[in-house]
Order: sequence, then structure tokens, then C-alpha cells
Amino acid sequence: MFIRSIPELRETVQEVLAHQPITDIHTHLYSPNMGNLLLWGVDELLTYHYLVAEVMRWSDISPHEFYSWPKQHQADYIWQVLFLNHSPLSEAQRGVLTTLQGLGFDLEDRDLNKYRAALTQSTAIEHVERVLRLAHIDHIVMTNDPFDSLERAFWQAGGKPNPRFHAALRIDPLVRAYGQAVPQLRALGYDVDDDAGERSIEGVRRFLHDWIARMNPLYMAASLPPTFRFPDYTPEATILRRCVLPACREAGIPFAMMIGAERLVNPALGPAGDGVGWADLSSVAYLAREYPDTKFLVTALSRENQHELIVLARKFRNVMVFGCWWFLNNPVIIDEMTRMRVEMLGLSFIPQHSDARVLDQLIYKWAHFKAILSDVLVDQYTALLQAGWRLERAEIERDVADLLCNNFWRFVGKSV
Ligand code: FIX
Ligand code: ZN
Repeated sequence: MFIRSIPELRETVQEVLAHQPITDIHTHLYSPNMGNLLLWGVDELLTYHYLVAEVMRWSDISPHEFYSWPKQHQADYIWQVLFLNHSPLSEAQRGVLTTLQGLGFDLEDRDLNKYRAALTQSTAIEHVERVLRLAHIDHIVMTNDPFDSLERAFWQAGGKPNPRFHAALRIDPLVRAYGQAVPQLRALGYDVDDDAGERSIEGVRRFLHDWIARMNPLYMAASLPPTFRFPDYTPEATILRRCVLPACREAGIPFAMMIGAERLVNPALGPAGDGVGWADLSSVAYLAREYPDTKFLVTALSRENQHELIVLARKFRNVMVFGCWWFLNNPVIIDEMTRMRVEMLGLSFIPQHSDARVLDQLIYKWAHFKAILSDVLVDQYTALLQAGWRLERAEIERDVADLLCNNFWRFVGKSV
């Protein structure tokens, strides 16, 4: 059946987007059997670090005092300041409303205690099932940090995540600040030196080998600073070259590079205190060129890096661009980035990940993104119809499945 009109096209794209199961390739969510690591509910939603940064702009209390309050008190304060004293217009604020509405709450009464009480009646697993159904998500990739003692305990006890939750081995300290990883590596029984000499190479290789075996990750990942350079003479670059890249190649998994987060620009804000910086992506080009057998999932945090990253992906098929990360996850920028990516890469990229830290956020992160993707796709398909190209619903279904699911699984070389 061919699509005959623009209204029919719009309706078809919206329907297809609404029904396509999503693989969310980067989150900070955890399998429900990982205990308190999985965050969910009203208080977690409201104390999201994006909202903490926003509330501090109106507040005269210190971040230190704010963080000393119990979580429920922090949430009440954020609700009062950002939602009742002012209209909640920012993307993260609007996201809370979309989420509460999606969960079926009546927003007219603005009664936070009612929402809070209703959500605490479910168990974690019930809530997971509910949110994944509402958001049309069937696979979630976690961020799994072996340097985190809570997480480590789960894996070391032989824990296995729920089948819809997949591991990603996160190794930031090794490639960002090797000196900080050293005491932990030693405490875990890996015999490493303070620098990246032969003993360290051997120890870090064993560490990565052991954690890959334990977690069976879909990829290995690190957040890298705007100053990231490769090749370089630093211990971090040596660890990347001699341990991380070989481990990825041996395990047949991509290395995900999230580039451009400037950590703790305002240390007092804690998890809300990170910033952004422009990165020199010639290091990514070097990696893609010199390591053609390694696959790189790449996202950059600075808006100014986006065009360059797309051009780079056009040159190297072992580079997969993904997501509109963090400070880019706002409609005005998502629209621009997604259009630019479609115009320059067609459908061969991964347009979004949620970065959700709280389960319930999946509802708004994906609803907001799909509204934008729908506009972009309708405009692009309209141009095809106007050029006399015949378009079938099944072709739109194929394209949307590629964007929201299959491009990722094909890239990691696995099927679900
Ligand atoms: O490094 C990361 O994976 C970042 O996404 C997070 O650390 C960041 O705090 C965040 O939540 C961004 O959305
Ligand atoms: Zn993240």
C-alpha cells in the first residue's frame, strides 16, 4: 500500500513511531534485581541532577545545605520552587510533567503527596514492567562500573541482570585519571604500578578480561574530557592503546567514547556541577583510521562538535554516532542535530539514548524525542513524495526500526 498524501504520511509516521519497540543504548538504570541501584518514583524524579542545577539558580541556600536534607525534603523544595513558584518551562521541568501525566496522574491538583503515595504502592519489578510498556522500550543498556563497590558486589556474587537489561562496562578512571584507579586496582588484587609500565599493562589487561567475563557487556565505555588526545604520552593514552583497545578487539565489542564532559566545573554542586567543552575530534579520526577492526560508538557533548562528528562518521564505517547527550537533549538542539544527521548520514546512525537515571524518566525522554523525530521524518519523506518516489508503510517501519533498534544491534554484532 503506497502512501498517497501528506496527512496520511504524518499519521503513518506517528503510528509507526508509537509502536516501534526501542533499544535504549545508554542509561544509568539498573536491572530490578540490583537492589537500591535502580532509582524510581517521585522523589528521585524531582531530585534529578538537572533539576538540582536549575533550582540552585533561584535559591539562596548553599548546595551543601540542600544536599544535607533528606531526599523527600529536597524533592518538596524543588517542586515548590521550580513548579509552583515559577512555571516549569525548561526541558527537565517539563519532563517531570510529561512523566507524571504518562503515569496517569491528574496534574490539575498539583498534589505531590498524592503522586508520591500512589507510586510507592508498586514493587520495583511491577514499576519496571509498567514504565517499559508505557515507553515502548524492550531493551535497556545500563552503565556498569566495576569501580563502584555497590555494583561490584552484585557481579561478584554471580548476579545476572533481568534479560531486558544489558551490561556496558564503564571504565572512566582507567582512561581519565589512571592514578585514581591504581589504589582500587590494587585493592582488588591487581598488581599494578603507579605509572603505565609493563606491570600495570599486565594488571589492567587481567582486570578488563575478568570484568568482561563477569558482565558480558555489549560494549566498553568511557566519558572523556574535552582535552582528550590520542595518541599521547600520558598513562591514560598508554592504557587505552595497550589495554582497552586490545580488550575490545579480543572480546569483539565496541568502545564507546562520550567526549566533552568537563567534570566538576562547580564542585559544590556535586553531580549537578559538570560542564561542557569543545573537543578536538582529530583524535577520534586517528583511532578510527588506525584501528579499522575496532568499532567506536561516539557521542560529543558540545554543540559545536556535532557537524564535525557527522563528517567523521561519513569517512569511517567503524564510527557509529549516537544520541543527543545531556546538555544537547533539548528540543531546539535535538531538532537541529537530527536533521543534520539525516541529511548527511541518511538512516545510518543511532539518533537518541535516554541517559535516564530514574526509571520513570524513560517516559518523557522518549516521548519528547519521538515528537521531534516525527517532524524530521515527515519533512524528509515529504520531499521524497514530492520528487515522485513511491513510499510504503513497510518501508517506514523498516527505517524507524533501524533508527530506534536495529542499527545498534547490527553495530554490536548481536541480535535479540
Ligand atoms: O557520563 C555520563 O554517562 C553522563 O551521561 C552522566 O554522568 C551525566 O551525569 C548525566 O546524567 C547526563 O545525562
Ligand atoms: Zn550517561
